[in-house]
Amino acid sequence: MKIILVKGDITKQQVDAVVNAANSTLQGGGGVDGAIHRAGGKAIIEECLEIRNRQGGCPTGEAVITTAGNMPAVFVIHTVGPVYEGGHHGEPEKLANCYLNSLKLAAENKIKTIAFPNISTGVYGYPKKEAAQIAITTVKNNLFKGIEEIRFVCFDDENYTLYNEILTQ
Ligand code: AR6
Repeated sequence: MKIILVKGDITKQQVDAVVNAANSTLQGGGGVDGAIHRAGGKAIIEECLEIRNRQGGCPTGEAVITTAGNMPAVFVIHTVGPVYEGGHHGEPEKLANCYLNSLKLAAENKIKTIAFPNISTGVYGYPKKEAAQIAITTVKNNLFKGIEEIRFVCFDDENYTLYNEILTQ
């Protein structure tokens, strides 16, 4: 399994699955969620609505899977990061669960290559350095059979620099 770091737009990644930093309603939103729904088209929201009707949304730390619609990827794994409320409300465990449950779902769906955004580090306000450490540690500690490449896609310079520092330590 190799870990790759890139700076760029997750909607453009040629991977089996891109992960979305969604919210528990699965109805779309701003940030990376908005970009994924715009790039993938309405097939994604249709499948999200089916999931909502079946299970009533997606709790924090869990993950669900849909088509990637018009994007180069095949699947979107939607996971819901925690809103940062000071760090003593289970945020580290919940953020780790986002990465873990996304990887589990990827392995179950025979996904070989997966791209992650920097979950919770935008609107949800998670401190970027702590979030990067959790993301990298969780991925390294959870090697699933069949997953060949994990790509961290950083959109902003600050995240890219942090990931680069941690991954080259
Ligand atoms: N590709 C990769 N990363 C991106 C892109 C992109 N196209 N656009 C933004 N980012 P955020 P959150 C980065 O706010 O904090 C939504 O409204 C961005 O630089 O998208 O988990 C949802 O519906 C940041 O580092 O997600 C939820 O309500 C990272 O993506 C809420 O925001 C995450 O920022 C989730 O908040």
